Amino acid sequence: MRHTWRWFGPVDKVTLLDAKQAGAQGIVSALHHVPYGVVWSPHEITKRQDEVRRLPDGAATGLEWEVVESLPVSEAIKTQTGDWRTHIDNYKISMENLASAGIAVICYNFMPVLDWTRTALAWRVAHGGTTMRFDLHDFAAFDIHILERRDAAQDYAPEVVEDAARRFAGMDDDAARLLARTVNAGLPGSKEDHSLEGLRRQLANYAEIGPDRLRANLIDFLSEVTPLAERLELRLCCHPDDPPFPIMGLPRIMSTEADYRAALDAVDSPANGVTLCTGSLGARHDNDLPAMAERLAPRIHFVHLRNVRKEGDSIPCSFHEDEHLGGDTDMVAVVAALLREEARRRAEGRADAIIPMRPDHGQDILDDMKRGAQPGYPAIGRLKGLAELRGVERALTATGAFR
Ligand code: CS2
Ligand code: MN
Repeated sequence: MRHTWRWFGPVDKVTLLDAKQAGAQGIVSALHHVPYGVVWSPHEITKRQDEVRRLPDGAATGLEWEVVESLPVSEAIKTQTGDWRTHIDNYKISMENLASAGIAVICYNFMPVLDWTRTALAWRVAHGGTTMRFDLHDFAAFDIHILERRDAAQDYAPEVVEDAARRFAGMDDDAARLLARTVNAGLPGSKEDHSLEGLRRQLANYAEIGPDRLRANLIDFLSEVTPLAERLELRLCCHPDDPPFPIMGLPRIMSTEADYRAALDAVDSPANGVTLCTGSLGARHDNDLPAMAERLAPRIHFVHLRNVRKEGDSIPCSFHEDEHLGGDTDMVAVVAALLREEARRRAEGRADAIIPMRPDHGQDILDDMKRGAQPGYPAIGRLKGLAELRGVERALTATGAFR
C-alpha cells in the first residue's frame, strides 16, 4: 500500500516534515478555501502542488499531492436544486484540471448537510489522552432539546429519549453551546453557516428527499462524471457516511455494503469506486469490514484505516475512536484483504496495483494536546497509527501470511 497523510495545507499545524518523519510517502489534500461548487483552477491546483513539494525555504520535501480529499459535491448537487447543473459542469472542469496536473484519485462523499458528526472532540481515554466520540444520548439531547427538531424523539429508543432529557436538564448554557458547536463542526471550509438556524434551514432542504431520491441523485451525479473520469483515467471514490446511520432525520445512502453495491452497479465503471473507511463503516455491527474489503476490493481506490469501539450492537449506537489496532474491527484481516487485492492487480499488470491508504484520525496523545491540530488529525496519534499499520503490512508481506 501507499502510505499517505492528510495535510490541510499551509494552515495545518502538522507540517509536511512532521508527515515525512511519521513515514508518509505521499500527501492527501484539498483546496479547502475554494467554496463548494466552484471550479478548482489550474493555478490553485499548481499552487497546492508546489506547497506540497517545497518548504517555504525552498527545500524539497520529496512528497507529492497524490490523492484529492475531497473534491466536494455541493448541497445543490445532492438535492438537485438551484445551480446544481452548473456545479456538475464545474465539477467536471475541476476533474479535467486535476487530471492535467497528474492527480488521479478523487475522494468525495454524499452525506447530506454534515460531514462526520461527533458529540465530543476530546473525550478522555483511560491512558490520559483524548479521542473523538459519538454519544447517542448526548446526540439525542442535542437533536431533541437544542436543535428542537420536530418529531426527533421518534427516532430514538424510549430509554435514550428519557436519558437525553435528563442530560439536557443537567447542562448549563455553555455545555449546551459546546455540544451544538461540536455536532455542527464539520471540516474546514465544509460549511459557511455553522449556526443552529443555518442547520435548520439546511435540514429543511431535505424535507422531501428520502433515501431513494438521494440515491437517485447520487446515480445522476455519477452518470455525469464517471464517463469523463474514465476518459481521463481518474479514479473517483466515495467515502462512507459517518456515522453510518441516519441522523437528524436525514437520508443516508453510503452506510453498508449493499449501499456501495447499488452505487457501483448503477454506474458500472472502474472509475466509479470506493473509499474504504474502516472507522466510519465500523460503527455498525452488521458491517463486516474484512469481508467488505474482500468483496469490494476491485473497486477500492483509496483506504482510510482507523478503528472504533461500539457500545452495544444497536443501530444507531454510541462509539468512540479507538487505537488503530484496538477497536472492534480486525485490522490485520482488513490489511490482508487489501494486500491480496494488490497482488491480484500486480498479476494483471494494472497501473493501480498500489492502493493509497492513510491513517484516518488518531487519538491525541503525548504532545498532541499542546499543538491544537485539526480535530482527529494530530501528529503523534496518527504517527502511531501509521507505524502500527506499517508493521502489520510488513509482517504480512514478509511472511506471505496475507495470502
Ligand atoms: C474523513 C472524512 O475526517 C474524516 O473522517 O475521513 O471527513 C472525509 O474526508 C470526507 O467525508 C470525504 O469526503
Ligand atoms: Mn474516513
